[in-house]
Amino acid sequence: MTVAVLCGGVGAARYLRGLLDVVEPCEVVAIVNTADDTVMHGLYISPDLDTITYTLAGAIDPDRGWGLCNETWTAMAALQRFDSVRPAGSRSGESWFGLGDQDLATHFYRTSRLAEGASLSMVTAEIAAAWGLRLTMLPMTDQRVSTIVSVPGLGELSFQEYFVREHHGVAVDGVRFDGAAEAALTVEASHDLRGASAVVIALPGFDAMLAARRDSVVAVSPIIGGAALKGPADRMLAELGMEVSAVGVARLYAPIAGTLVIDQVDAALAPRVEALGMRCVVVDTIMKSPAVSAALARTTLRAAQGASS
Ligand code: FO1
Repeated sequence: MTVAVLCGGVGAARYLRGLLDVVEPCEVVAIVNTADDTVMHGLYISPDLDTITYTLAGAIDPDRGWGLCNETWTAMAALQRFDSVRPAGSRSGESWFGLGDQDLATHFYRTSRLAEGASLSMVTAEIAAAWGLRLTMLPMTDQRVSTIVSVPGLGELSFQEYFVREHHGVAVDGVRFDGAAEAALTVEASHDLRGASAVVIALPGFDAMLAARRDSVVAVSPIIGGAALKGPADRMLAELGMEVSAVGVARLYAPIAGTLVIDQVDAALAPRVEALGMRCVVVDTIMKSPAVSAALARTTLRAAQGASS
């Protein structure tokens, strides 16, 4: 059995931690979002790959949900020396994106391996191995795809400018994925997706391949009780004119996933999800402990396998 998980950041990392309690690591392939990737100080930063790596290695800072625990910030603090001399319009040495001293080592390694000609998937496998991880971890693509957010008054921002620099506190009137049309799934990702016995989604995309095997594709709603647990997904859905509920999520996923797992607080919405042609499973989806993550992983596997048996 191979379970392919299409995943993003904090929630997906917690889900994977639970999945690895119930499935052998060699059977798990995490295909990770890279559309939030950014370049800062010339360093290639892949936040979702970092968050998943550090979480599974037990090294994530639990309060922030990103970066390493027991981190120090000497390099970032030293950048402030240049604030007084940076010419207008220059972005050099800006410190709004926090890179901890130990975390910098990951970005140094990834950036210099890419400069040597390695692909992002090769480097990702190396970083995962260096952290002792035994699952297969792949970026969704080796090409560059960038989430671009359009904000009235500010124009187009990169995802990290919107999320971190603007604290996702500004209204959005459009989102596009630069490079997505030209990007190819990594060869391994496409092989693992076709061969997997179950696919669990934490990321939209890959539509045709998923639609072709929709029955064994299970999505977990990131919207619970009309809100996102973390981040701006709820506000972004509203600002883009979509219903902010598990039903709104079901409308997005119905073409590519046969099952939607929703939280128990949304139990009353199950008939509306099913009316959109999805099976609906109602459980506790708030992964506040490893036990809840493992139970959610079992639920998603049962849903995927039940559908294909
Ligand atoms: N998130 C923040 O809110 N502030 C930061 O300064 C920040 C730095 C950062 C550095 C490396 C990294 O891998 C992730 C980092 N994140 C930071 C988290 C990340 O940018 C977001 O949580 C995700 O992009 C949203 O999925």
